[in-house]
Amino acid sequence: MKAEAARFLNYIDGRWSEPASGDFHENRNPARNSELIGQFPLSTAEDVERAVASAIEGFEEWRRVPAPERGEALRRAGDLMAIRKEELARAMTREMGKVLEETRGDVQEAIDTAYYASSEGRRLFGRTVPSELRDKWAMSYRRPIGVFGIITPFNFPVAIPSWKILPALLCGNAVVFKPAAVVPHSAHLFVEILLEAGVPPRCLQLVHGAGSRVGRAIVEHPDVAGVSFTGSTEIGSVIGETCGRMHKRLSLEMGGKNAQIVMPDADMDLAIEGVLWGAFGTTGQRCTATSRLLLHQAIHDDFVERLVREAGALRLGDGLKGGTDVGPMIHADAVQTVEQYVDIAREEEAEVVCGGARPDDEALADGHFFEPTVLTGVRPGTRLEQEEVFGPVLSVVRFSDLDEAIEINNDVRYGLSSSIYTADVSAAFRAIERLDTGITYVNAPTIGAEAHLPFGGMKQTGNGHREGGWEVYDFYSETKVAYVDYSGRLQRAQIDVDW
Ligand code: UN1
Repeated sequence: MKAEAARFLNYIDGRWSEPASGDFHENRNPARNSELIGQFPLSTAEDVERAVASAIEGFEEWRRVPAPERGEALRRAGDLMAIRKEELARAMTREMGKVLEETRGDVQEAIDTAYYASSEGRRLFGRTVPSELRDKWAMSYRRPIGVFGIITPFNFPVAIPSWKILPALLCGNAVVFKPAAVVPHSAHLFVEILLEAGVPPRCLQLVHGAGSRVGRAIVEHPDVAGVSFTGSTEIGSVIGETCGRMHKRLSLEMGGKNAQIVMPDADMDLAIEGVLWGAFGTTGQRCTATSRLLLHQAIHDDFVERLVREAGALRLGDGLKGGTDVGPMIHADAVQTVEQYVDIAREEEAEVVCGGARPDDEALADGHFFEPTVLTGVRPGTRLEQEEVFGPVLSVVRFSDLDEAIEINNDVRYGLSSSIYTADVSAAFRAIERLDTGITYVNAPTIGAEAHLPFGGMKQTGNGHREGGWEVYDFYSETKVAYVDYSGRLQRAQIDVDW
């Protein structure tokens, strides 16, 4: 018997509409593959074309709305998300697997972002500075840019779109939103809330489908002024080439190979708790996930012994069920990738001391589960130590002093987050100063960024922009400078000066 599944649509030109292709794909619960969530549009460049054309009109209207008024719509969106928090969290867990406690956090991050954005409507500061000439004012202000393409990943189905869409709207831009094809239901609910909150229809367009079709069409569209993308470094490079060629503004948030460093003077209970959360929260599918654990040789063996015991006791299961610590991975391909990495680890002579396989449990056979995995004896420079795995796999590396730990941390192509557990304040500050990552946590895991601080990474994690906090508003707006000369005569800068 075939289950009847709800059919969802794109939101283009102020209407919920069928994709031009007429094609849909099925989206399923990763914890129970037999459970259908719904059918979602497989859109094409034709849909993107309509969405962009409508967004241009939406932009012309929205840019004239005063920023505090735009902020009011976002405040209402925050209120609505707070009211519907549980419903949104459940929908997300059902769609992408992470446990309910985490999806509640995901919604909370979007609420925080909405309230921050709404208050930014009363700031969006420019500057007024002295002119070098008499009877003349000089000032700068922030101006909206146009239509932004927003392309988001599956792991934070509401929070990451909120980091991008809400500041973009607050600054007065219009948005064409392409969520990851595996989390379309969460995106649908998020867009529904923004519309209900009062974001004008044509300012926000939702186009579902594959990155290779919809994402590409958005990035390549000449009327899309800027793009914000979170995803793999490989796709980010392709987007970067296009945006470079077309002179588009671009914010990239990509891979990570984040490390937690544990010094011998650390609070070991805290460090164990931290690494379990950092490595296996969201089933390791975070850009900020703890992928490497750098242990000082003096505590290495004891720490590993405890870690293995505790990681082995984590309960895998459906994230909607109480008592589950770790949910499924997003899809079968992701499980296969992780399996391949475990094989590579063995070839590289690392030892699998915990997990390393799909669970041998009939009750989980219908989902995309993989056991929390710990590898020891991982050597600097090997693939497991260098490459982003994006799954529940933790590589343990041994070091002998802080300088060596910092060197190991920095010797990867990514630079998103890092963490150090120590009781020594000098070691902590030395680490903050020298770890080449956009975020360093002291006595806390590599995950857990707060919405009101800049978020992003160095090196090949990004392209220099930050999301979150105050900095993101610079990305979604452009500086314009105005000089007002009320002297009544021609005054030439640099020439008619008195010195
Ligand atoms: C991500 O790692 O993919 O810092 C985003 C955190 C979250 C966001 C993470 N607030 O853990």
